[in-house]
Amino acid sequence: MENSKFFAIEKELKLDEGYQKTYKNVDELLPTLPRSKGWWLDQLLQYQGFWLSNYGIRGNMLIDDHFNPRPTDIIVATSPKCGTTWLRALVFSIINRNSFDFSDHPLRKANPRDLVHFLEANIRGDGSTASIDGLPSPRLLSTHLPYSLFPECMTDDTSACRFVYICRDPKDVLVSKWHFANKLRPKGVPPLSLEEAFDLFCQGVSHYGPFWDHVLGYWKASLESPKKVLCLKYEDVKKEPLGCTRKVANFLGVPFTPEEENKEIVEEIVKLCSFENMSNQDVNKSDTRSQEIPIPNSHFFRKGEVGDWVNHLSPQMSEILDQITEQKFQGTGFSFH
Ligand code: PAP
Repeated sequence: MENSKFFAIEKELKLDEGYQKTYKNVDELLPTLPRSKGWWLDQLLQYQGFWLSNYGIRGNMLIDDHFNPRPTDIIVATSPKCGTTWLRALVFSIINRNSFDFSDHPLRKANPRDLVHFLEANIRGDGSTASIDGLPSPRLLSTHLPYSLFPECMTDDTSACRFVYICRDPKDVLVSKWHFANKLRPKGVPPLSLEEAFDLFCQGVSHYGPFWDHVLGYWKASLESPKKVLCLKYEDVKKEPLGCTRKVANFLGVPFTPEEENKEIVEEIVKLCSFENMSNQDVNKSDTRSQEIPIPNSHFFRKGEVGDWVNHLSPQMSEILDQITEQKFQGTGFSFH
C-alpha cells in the first residue's frame, strides 16, 4: 500500500489536539526505526519486536491512545494470509445467525472486509474512531496486530473482550503471501522472486512478522487465558469445519441450540463461508475493492488449499522452514502437525 498517500490526506484534515499529539509522536518515531525491504512497494519497520508498515505502526499508536475497548468486543486476529477472510466470514455469520436469511445473506453481496472492520485501518480516516465507536455491541473487529501490541486494558484479566485467532502452516503462508505480493507490485516493478520472498520470510521480515512470534503470542495467551483467546489452525478448520464452527460459537458464548442443530444451521454457515462458495460470489470475482483498503476482492481468493506449498517450494526450502518452525515452537506445546 502507498502509505504516504493516506498520510497526506489525513494530515490535511483538522484533527483535535489529542490526535495531533499522536500523529506528531508517529512522525517523530518512524524515522528512528530500523527499516527493511518490503514485499511490494512499502518498507517494513521494526517496531516493538515486529515488522510493520508505517501504516500498521500508526494504527497501533492510535489504538493505544484513542481506542475505547468494550467488554463485549470480539477481535478476529490473524497473521496475514492465514485465513483472515475465512475467519471474518465465519465469526460474522456465527454471531449474526439470527439476523439474516442464508439465501440472501450479506456475505453473498459483500466481501467480509466490508462487514468486519479492520481495526488498524478504521482508526484513521477523519482522525477519529467514529466509525468504530458507532458500531453496536458486540463489535466484531479484525486485526493483524500481534497480541503483545494490544493495550493491557484489552489483554489483562479485567477485560472481557475476546480474541479468535487463526494460524496456518508457514510454508503455505509464504506461498500465499508471495503470490499476493506479486499481484500488488505496480506494473514496471520486477516481480518478487520466490527466493527473495523465502529469505525475507525466514528472517522474520514479513508484514506483522516474525510469523512464528506472532503465532506464539496468541498461543501463549490462549493457554494463560483460554476464555479470552481461542487459537485455531487453518488446517483443522479445513479438516473439521463443523467442529471448529461449533468451537468458535461455544467460545463466544453463543453455542448452537438443539433446534439450530436440527435445522442444520452449522452446515449452512460452513457452506456459506467455504472457499468454493465465497470465491464464486460476483463481489469476490470482480475488481470490487473495499473502501478500507483498495485492493481488489479477488486478490484474497487463490486456491484455498492445505499444502499447496509443495507446488512451489524446493525440498530444501521446505526443510529449512520446517527446521525454523520446529526450533521456534520447541517446548511451547504448539505444532502444526
Ligand atoms: P489477508 O490476511 O491478507 O486478509 P487472507 O484472507 O488470510 O488474507 O489470505 C488469503 C488466503 O486465504 C488465500 O490462500 P491461498 O493463497 O493459499 O489460496 C485464500 O485463497 C484463502 N482463502 C480465502 N477465503 C477462504 C475461504 N473461505 N476458505 C479457505 N481459504 C480461504
